[in-house]
Amino acid sequence: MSLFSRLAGLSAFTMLFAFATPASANLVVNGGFENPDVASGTWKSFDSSDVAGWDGSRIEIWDNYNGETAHEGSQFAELNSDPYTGSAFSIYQDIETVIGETYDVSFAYQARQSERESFEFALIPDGSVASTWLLDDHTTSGWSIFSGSFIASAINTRLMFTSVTPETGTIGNFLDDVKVIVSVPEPGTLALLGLGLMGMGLSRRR
Ligand SMILES: [Ca+2]
Ligand SMILES: [Ca+2]
Repeated sequence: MSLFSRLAGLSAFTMLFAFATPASANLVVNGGFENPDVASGTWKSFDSSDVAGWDGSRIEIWDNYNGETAHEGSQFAELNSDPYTGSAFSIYQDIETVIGETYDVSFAYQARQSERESFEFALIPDGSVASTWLLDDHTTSGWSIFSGSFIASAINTRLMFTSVTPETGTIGNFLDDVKVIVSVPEPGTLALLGLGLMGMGLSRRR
């Protein structure tokens, strides 16, 4: 293989990779709460500065503790809710977004102890709440999946989970596998692959 054709092959690979990555890359850092590592069968409470990507109050990370298994990987977060204190806890992360771009958002959630447990999920572009969903339909017996789409209206969008009824004796909700990806419909994906192949043809002609 000549040096020329090696370079042409490398160029084609680079272009395909560059086009393929944005469609599947998760914009949420540490969306599965696998960092920091907690020993299997235990849990630990962290300040937000110790949890990659996330901010919030007293973020608990569990690793297959107390018979609860993760939806993704081996760890998940507990969104705390202290009974009877009136204290609501939040876990949140700001992601960079492009105004007008459509994003798909999803996460796994599970009530810790009772079906009364609930929390709110909010999308907050540039500091003002745009959309909220109350997730009070779930059970303790397994993970449920929330999924939806949004069009960004700011260059950053906060994803925020907040416990909402601490005064009624709830103790927490589990979260895992939080994802935000650029929404790309199937025909768009094929078009991008076509562009990559066009790039390969061009580099061979040079
Ligand atoms: Ca996980
Ligand atoms: Ca672990």
